[in-house]
Amino acid sequence: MRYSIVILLIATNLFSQDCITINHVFSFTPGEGQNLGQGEEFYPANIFGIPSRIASENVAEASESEVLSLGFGGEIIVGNTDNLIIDGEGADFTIFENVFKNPVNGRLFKEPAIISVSKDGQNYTEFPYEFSSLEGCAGTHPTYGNADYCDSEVSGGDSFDLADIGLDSIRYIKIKDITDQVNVNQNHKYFDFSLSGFDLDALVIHSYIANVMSSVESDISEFYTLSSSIVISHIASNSIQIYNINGILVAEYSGIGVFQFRELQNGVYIMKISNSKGTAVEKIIKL
Ligand SMILES: [Ca+2]
Ligand SMILES: [Ca+2]
Repeated sequence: MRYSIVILLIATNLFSQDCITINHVFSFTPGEGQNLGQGEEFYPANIFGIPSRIASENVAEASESEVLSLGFGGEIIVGNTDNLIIDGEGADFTIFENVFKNPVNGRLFKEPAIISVSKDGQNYTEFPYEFSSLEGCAGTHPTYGNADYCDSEVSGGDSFDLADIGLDSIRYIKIKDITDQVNVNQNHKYFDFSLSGFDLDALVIHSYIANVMSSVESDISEFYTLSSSIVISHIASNSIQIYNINGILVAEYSGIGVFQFRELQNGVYIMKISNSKGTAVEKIIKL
């Protein structure tokens, strides 16, 4: 008798409610020049909380207790160690910088950074951006501190959607200042003599699930090919663990062969597959 089960990979924000902020810095490499907020009395608390409540397009938050300057060419890699950042509906995270409108010329004062993300901390995928317009960069829209910071439609800041780069989940977000490139180009639309580099205020995560694994993920192609629907009939694997959406282990399989999930109720789960080559995690739905 032959069994198989169809598993659909899903991309919704069934899991997330409200929002969370980052709670961990994986690495920080300050750039040249401005070093506001880098002292240990301020950092990293100044980037872990919610975005500034006083910021607006007319008010740039510049207190060291609220923002961290990356400096020209600086780079920081952050995340939330208790939660996996996933591709939910719409924007998945929003980055807040202290963008404001220059009262002299009415132009937004932009200190841009490029954003890339990673599942494993080794391989990063960059969000596309356009240097001339700075579209796609962080550090280009003001924060509206009197609005709901969980609602990317009204919060201001720069929002990013994992669906745009085809990733279903990530753990690492890299913010790399490129203000130095604008600063050496007086013809750039956003050139300004007083540019000093990206200032990170906060990073809000909209789509996430409880962290169900501690080991580092490897390339999921080691196990099977992703598509909109897959049939698992043969997996050479040492173990498959199924967690419910609260992170509780509900089933476990091991060995090599055809895996059935008949005893599971229909619904949404997290599947963790491990073998000697590593571990992969996917959201699944049993139908
Ligand atoms: Ca998304
Ligand atoms: Ca802050």
